[in-house]
Amino acid sequence: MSDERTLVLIKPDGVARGLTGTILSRVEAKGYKLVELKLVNATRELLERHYEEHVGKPFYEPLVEFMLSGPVAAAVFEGQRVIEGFRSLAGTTEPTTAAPGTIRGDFGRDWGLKVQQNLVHGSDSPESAEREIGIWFA
Ligand code: D4T
Repeated sequence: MSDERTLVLIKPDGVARGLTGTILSRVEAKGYKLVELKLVNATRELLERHYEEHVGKPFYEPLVEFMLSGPVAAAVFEGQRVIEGFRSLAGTTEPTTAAPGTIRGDFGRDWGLKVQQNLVHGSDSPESAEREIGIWFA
């Protein structure tokens, strides 16, 4: 039994739209184990650490402002290949073209803003997962 873990964030748009339960339920229904869960009002310092790879990109400041705009549901899920599995459930970054059946494909759209509001975040590698879990669940 693998203990691979991933950080899942339900971003402020997902929480504000009342999709927290629906999204968590999809991940649980896939079979992954929920091992941590909390609602967080992120700080700029926390987000600067989380999104350090994006510092300087045109969408960086709008992204931070968006992530500060309301509570985020932070969760850790566990299971064999959960990192890849969650990213498959989430769909591609751009909600307009994310495949139907994925979280972003089913619930997301482009709102014409400076940053994509795409409902969820999932870690993209075991190293990122450990780093990000350390930031959100210190
Ligand atoms: P996250 O990191 O939130 O799970 O999403 P992705 O892995 O799909 O996307 P990312 O890290 O490349 O980008 C982080 C965050 O910025 C928004 N974004 C990204 C955007 O508005 N415009 C862009 O061109 C990119 C690349 C969406 C997610």
